Amino acid sequence: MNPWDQFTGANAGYVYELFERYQRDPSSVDEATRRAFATWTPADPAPATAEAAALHTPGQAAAANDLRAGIAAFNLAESIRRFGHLAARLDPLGFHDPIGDPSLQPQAHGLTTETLKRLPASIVSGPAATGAANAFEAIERLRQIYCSTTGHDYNHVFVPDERVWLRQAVESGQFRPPNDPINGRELLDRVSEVETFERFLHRTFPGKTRFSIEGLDMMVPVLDEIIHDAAENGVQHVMIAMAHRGRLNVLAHILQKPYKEILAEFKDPVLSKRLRVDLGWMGDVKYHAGARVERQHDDLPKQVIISMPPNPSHLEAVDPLLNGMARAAATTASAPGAPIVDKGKVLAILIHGDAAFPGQGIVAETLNLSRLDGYDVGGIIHVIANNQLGFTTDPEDSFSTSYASGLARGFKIPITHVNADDPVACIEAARLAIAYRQRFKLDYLIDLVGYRKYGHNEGDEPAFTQPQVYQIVAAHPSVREQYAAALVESGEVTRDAADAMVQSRMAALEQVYASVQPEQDIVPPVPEVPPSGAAHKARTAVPLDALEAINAELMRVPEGFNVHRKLERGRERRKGIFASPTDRSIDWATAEELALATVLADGVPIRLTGEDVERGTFSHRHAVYKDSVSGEPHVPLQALSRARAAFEIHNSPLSEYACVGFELGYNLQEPSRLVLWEAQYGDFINGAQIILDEYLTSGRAKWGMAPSLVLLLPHGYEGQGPDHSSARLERFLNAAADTNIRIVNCTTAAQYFHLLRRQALLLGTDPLPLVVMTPKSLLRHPFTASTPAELATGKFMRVIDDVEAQAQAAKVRRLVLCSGKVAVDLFTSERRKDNPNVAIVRVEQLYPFPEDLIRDVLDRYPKLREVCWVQEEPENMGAWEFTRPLLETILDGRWPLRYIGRSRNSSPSEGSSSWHAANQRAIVDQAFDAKIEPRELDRVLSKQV
Ligand SMILES: Cc1ncc(C[n+]2csc(CCOP(=O)(O)OP(=O)(O)O)c2C)c(N)n1
Repeated sequence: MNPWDQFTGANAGYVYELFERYQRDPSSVDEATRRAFATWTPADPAPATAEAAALHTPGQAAAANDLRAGIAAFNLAESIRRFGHLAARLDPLGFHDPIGDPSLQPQAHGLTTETLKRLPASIVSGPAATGAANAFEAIERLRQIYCSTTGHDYNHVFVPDERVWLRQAVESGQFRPPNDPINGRELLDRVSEVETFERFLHRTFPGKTRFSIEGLDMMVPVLDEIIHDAAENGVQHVMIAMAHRGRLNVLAHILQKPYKEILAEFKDPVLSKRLRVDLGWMGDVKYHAGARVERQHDDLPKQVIISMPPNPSHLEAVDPLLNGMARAAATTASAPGAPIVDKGKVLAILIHGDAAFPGQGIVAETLNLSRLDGYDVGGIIHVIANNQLGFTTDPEDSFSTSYASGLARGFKIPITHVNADDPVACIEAARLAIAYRQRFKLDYLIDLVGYRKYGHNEGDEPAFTQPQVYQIVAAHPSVREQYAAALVESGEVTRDAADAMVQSRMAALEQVYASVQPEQDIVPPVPEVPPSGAAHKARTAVPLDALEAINAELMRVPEGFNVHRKLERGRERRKGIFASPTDRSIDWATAEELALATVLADGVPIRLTGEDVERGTFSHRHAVYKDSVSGEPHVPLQALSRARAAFEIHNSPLSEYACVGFELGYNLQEPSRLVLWEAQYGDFINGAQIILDEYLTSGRAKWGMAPSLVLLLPHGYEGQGPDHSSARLERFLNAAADTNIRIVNCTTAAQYFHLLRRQALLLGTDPLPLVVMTPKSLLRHPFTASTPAELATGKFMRVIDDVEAQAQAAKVRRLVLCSGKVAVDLFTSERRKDNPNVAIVRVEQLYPFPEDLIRDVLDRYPKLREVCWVQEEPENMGAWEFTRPLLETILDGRWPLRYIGRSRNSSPSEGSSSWHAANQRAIVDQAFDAKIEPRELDRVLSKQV
């Protein structure tokens, strides 16, 4: 018996290496191993010792050579497993040759075919070795598995369990025929359906943009397979997001959007009479539309919901959104405590472009969410719709990784590259992906490598930029044609049957088209009726005794819990805040916590995320206490006996784009939950600008979305420089139109309390996104603190008049209108008491602009001479340019309107705190005294307009 016959695979390799070492130097292995090797044939130790001479007998030398060959064969097998994908024929056009790798050849390991044939198959190990006559045969089988039309790229997966599972699944062929049969006729029928739809559109609407799927037709059967297996495994909701490429085909065939509707959209009738443009409705192009279907097909074992959210042009922006939607759908939040996430319930599928996947940073940000506790959805299946082109750009100009999918390797996501012209390989890839996802609840990536039959859109000439590729494309048979030929050859279908699959579909499409009545067949989404005024009626006050009891409970910690020493003083103070209903004892963070607690008591679940939100950027929140000895967390809002819904809070990863996108998706999917995202500083929100522009503010007008996400954006000029001052209020105001958003810059804890409660109360009736400019240093400022009575009575005030000035209204000559922190600077200024002629009125809600209330205020000051808008932001920022025309209309020439604030600038603020202080002083001075002229150095502007 060969001594190595008892070892296989990695073990064999290891033992052979050890034996080789032993032969060179017996003392290099331990005593026990030495003794074991001594019993082998050849039995004598290596030549370096006295016993070594024995090796020079011919039989012993041959054995040593075989050992070396065994190691080499083992290494060859491992190379194929690791690098075989480099030799796989992935490009259906054959334009890009596989780059291959020397280590895939026997010669690179000093092997010949003859040597391999002499070695036992067990050296290769695994299913490929089973039944193989020798190592050569086993290696050839491996080559077939790893270097054909599928490239299995999973050796970057670090967890042995997962890697072993993948290797076994791939090498055993358990997901491909004959082990797992494919109904060839059905599959051919499906690709015929996919292709015929595109051919019909191409013929009927020549040159019209549709972003044809052709070249990647297998995407639809791949989705079929994934959805089928997911449903079989108990998934109840499949969510798919994708860009333009192939979207109409997927909408028609996976989401079952009626052909009639799509064809009607191609006719593009003027629908203005039926569209509610009066509600701000604008609509969007057809390849951005979303859909939802509940399917209970013969081919599906159970009822499954399949949905696809609308998608903007901005590639990959939808990724985090879908992720958030999946999380919301998987989460049950109806019971107090932490919510429960059932990762088996929902499956998210993201279809990416091969240029967009490596190019858009949002992809990396989204992948980074995949294993985080607050974001995990039990694995997303990614499909790269890889047509080997990005518009006109070649892969070598698109990414620095070896494959378009390279980024996924860093996240330990297994990757299957598959040639989209091999239907069986594609189906195997789909089965593998969903099986792995179900088994490990982790992401999987299918890199579906095809081509693009036409230009980027159908009016584009691709031969301008890829002349050689398009010569090949012109002569290249479609996957349907190739597969039909293969099935005819194997006798599985007849030529006539294959042709009939196309003809019958074409005839059906023609019939549908003949009956299309564009005006009737397009179903315009019915936009939400604009808010009903419920906001003004919301009853947000909470009785004192309830608040007091909640506060006491929030201050309780579990038996034996060690609160950090430095937090104790604040907690002690907090325990006494209800001592007097008229003490200004409630600061911002307390108001927030009480508001959230009462919202939970009302039965509304809450999710709060953002960078460092658990403690709070400014160390003010402490929504999660950590035991100062054990580090164990305690979340008071999850331990509240009055709560009737779950509370979820997570420190987010350092991302704005993906995190805001995720929260928006979560919010859209479960609009009855209060979802809040807090920026570290408001400035950073522009990292998420695409989500704001494309979804948050315009989603209603384009797609009838009704988001109600809350953005908490620390904002205010405190001398911290250009990047910790401004949340760019002006950008939100600029995007405000019709009824798409509420924008607030409030100044007291009680206002914030009522605002949050109002938002929660309006979720069912009047949902709108809420953008709040929140304080930083003012979090602890006495001016912003409120009394318990203010929480127990009243409501959110859109405008706060100047109570003191009101008492002497006849003295007031100047009305200062302002919003947010600058109001505090004005009220707390030394100059305030000497200037009873100036009334300071706070515009707490900027959008919808409280025109009615400002008119009321003006009426209350009979001797008014002028109105000033005062702000701390430069003139081209903040609220001024938004409020100016509105105020001019309100004032109607009766009073002059004056602007006081920093002059126009490209930077939000000064870079030095003393310069800031000088300017801030000048603003306050000018607000109280019109005679003070602007100082050149300070760049503060006061002007009459
Ligand atoms: C963020 C963003 N930048 C630029 C574009 C313009 N654009 C539209 S499609 C496209 C090429 C996309 O290539 P790929 O991701 O490979 O998808 P394909 O169109 O080839 O399917 C580009 C650059 C866009 N839509 N989104």
